[in-house]
Amino acid sequence: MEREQWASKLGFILAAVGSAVGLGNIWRFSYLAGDSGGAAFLIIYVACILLIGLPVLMAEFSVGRKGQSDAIQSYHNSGAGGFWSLGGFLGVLSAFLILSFYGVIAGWIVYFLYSYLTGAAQSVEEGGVGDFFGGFISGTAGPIFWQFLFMAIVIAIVFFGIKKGIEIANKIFMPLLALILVLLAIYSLTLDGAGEAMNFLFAPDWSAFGNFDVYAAAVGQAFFTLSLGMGAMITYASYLGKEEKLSSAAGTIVTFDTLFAIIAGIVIFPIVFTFGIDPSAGPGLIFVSLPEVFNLMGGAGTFVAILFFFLVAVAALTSAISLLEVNVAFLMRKLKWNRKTATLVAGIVVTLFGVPSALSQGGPVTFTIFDNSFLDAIDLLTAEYTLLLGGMITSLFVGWRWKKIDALRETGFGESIFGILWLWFVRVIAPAWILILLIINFYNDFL
Ligand code: TYR
Repeated sequence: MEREQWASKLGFILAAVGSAVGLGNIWRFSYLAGDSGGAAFLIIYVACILLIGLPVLMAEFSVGRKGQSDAIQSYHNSGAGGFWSLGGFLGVLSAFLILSFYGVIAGWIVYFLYSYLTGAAQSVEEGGVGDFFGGFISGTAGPIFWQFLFMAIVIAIVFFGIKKGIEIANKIFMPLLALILVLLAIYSLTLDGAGEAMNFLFAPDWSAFGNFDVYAAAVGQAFFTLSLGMGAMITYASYLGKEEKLSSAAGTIVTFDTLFAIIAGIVIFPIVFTFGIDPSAGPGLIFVSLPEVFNLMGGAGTFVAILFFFLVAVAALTSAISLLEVNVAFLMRKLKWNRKTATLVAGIVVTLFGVPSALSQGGPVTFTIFDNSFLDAIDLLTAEYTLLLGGMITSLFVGWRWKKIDALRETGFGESIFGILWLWFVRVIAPAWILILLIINFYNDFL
């Protein structure tokens, strides 16, 4: 059977942006920035995106396009065996783990969408959103119901292979989400807390640069938000024709993804400071802050809230689809299952594995793993370890295992100065940084 290909380079870029832009940019970026000191985190995060994320993204694109198959087989096809295939396996593992809790957070988004549709959320009195949200996530049936609902939609889309739907989501809803974020950012900047928020977000507290936790959080976020280290970008690039240039595509994706995050920060932090919310409130940050402001806007607020939560849910959907697809593509090839069986099995197993995460935010699952709730533990296991390791292996593989000339040809840089620079980034700089961070993370977490 002939493998499918993207109809155009734009189609590929849109799909890759769709995978990259998701809860990571809005939910995860804000809570980490809030928790890790704002501006220092932002600066280190942008540095990680440019110095590690971009070169690794190009390396993943090269492996996928050369390999023309799913994440693991692409490694094989482009010359890997033995140790190197660990990169592919880690990718599948990470995608599985991430999707398990991604569905939970996306469920929270859908719950807010529903609560604005029924009128429950807008009748919460000022300052009461924290309790409203806390009551919801500490329940049992509630968080599971919304997680299941979201995952059912993801599974249905991958099951029926509704490519068209995804294309429309990326073409229409992504730009709409960008638009509404920009409008909300302008609104947020008129709030009383805006000045304090801008200081928090853009004027660094230099002492934070000596805090290794901030580096660990920033590099993990760089991988998470660019969908790196888990085969999604490899898989997407494998549907790309040989003649397309990879470098401009990678640049576009990185630019859009980073802009989404920064604008989300400009929306959220003025609200946080205006309403006296603790910026280090953790994973609930956007849920306890945004509705406060929607509720202040009166009737228009309901409309904006519904639009906002709907669009974020769609962004989460396009990301979740790519996560499930990594697992499905793997099962289809490895166990020779057809798409429908592979989707149902992978989808159901990953959803069930997410249940303890759903119940760990004040609900019945109270045990902790190294002081983290189940949800946080899975999040940290991937962002601090498996994604980084996967990215490091890809980077070393392309840098050292491939012939230099092949690597340079695949990226389209050729022997230009950018090519040589990129090569040394994937050979030495990115892997060395990742190794240092892995050691720091290990030290922090276990010693
Ligand atoms: N990048 C997505 C986000 O920021 C999350 C994601 C991660 C999606 C890995 C896909 C993927 O393969 O929300």
